[in-house]
Amino acid sequence: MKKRILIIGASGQIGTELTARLREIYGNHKVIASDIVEDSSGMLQDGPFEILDAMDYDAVQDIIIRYEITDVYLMAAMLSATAEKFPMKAWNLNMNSLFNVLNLARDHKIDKVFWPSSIAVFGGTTPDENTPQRTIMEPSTVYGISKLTGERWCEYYFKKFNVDVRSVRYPGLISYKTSPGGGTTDYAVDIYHKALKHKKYVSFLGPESTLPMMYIDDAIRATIAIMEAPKGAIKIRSSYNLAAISFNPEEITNSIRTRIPEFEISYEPDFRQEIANSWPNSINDQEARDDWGWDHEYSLDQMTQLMLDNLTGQY
Ligand code: AKB
Repeated sequence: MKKRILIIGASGQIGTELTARLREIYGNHKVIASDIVEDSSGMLQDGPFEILDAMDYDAVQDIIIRYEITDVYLMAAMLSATAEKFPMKAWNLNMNSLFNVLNLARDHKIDKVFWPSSIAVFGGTTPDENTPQRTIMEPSTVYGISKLTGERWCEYYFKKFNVDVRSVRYPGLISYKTSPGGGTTDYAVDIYHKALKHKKYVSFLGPESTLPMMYIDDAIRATIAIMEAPKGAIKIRSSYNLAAISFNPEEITNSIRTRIPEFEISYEPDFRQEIANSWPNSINDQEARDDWGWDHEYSLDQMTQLMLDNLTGQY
């Protein structure tokens, strides 16, 4: 099978690890990494890399034709906290990049698209616990509005033009290899670094802000699994709820303390608290489990072990 993959936004938190994993599966030269900035991690050096502005339709098309791309993973986006500071920039990036890729798929330049949505599509009026796939969705952030709008467009392009677009609503993602950029769930990565470096952390979310989260390996596995699933198995063409673990700053602190008993946390909530308050505590992802066999692997404590074991060398 002639499969060639383009990752747009490959230098970001998910893109970097996704590129590495897809290259392991398909071979380095079948997976083209691209981003608006150079790779600073050194993790994208094993295969082709292109500087690419996801909002530049001609440039995206050019790379798709040049490399005979079949599948696109569009990982470029402005996340929740940064998007509140630059609303129009976030809207333009998050929407225009999606339209570029959907239109290229509609015009048969590519076969398949992965586009990430987020738990940010939910809002303050959504049921907080075990949030169902279909429920009240009144997002109050620029990022959430852009993701919910994107979901409606994905489903529209599938129904109208038979575009094979697949999507999951990522929770907060935690990785030791790459850092998140500008999200509300970023504290859950930073806390491990600070625990090792300073033995204390000042949290921008309060102790009881429970949010849905996931270890990055689970997220990468889910992303590739939904893309590999037979077309008929994908029954939701907006975006699937996806869940693994849920915890708050107090619970992650307790998990870290099993390894670093002297670790201390204090709380100075900022504007991100309001964003966190509007998101669910936990997510029901039964449909992803039923339709394409999703199952998460990592618990909070397993993730803590991995994070601390792998970050220790840095400090
Ligand atoms: C964010 O916090 O903005 C992201 C997300 C949950 O989509 N991590």
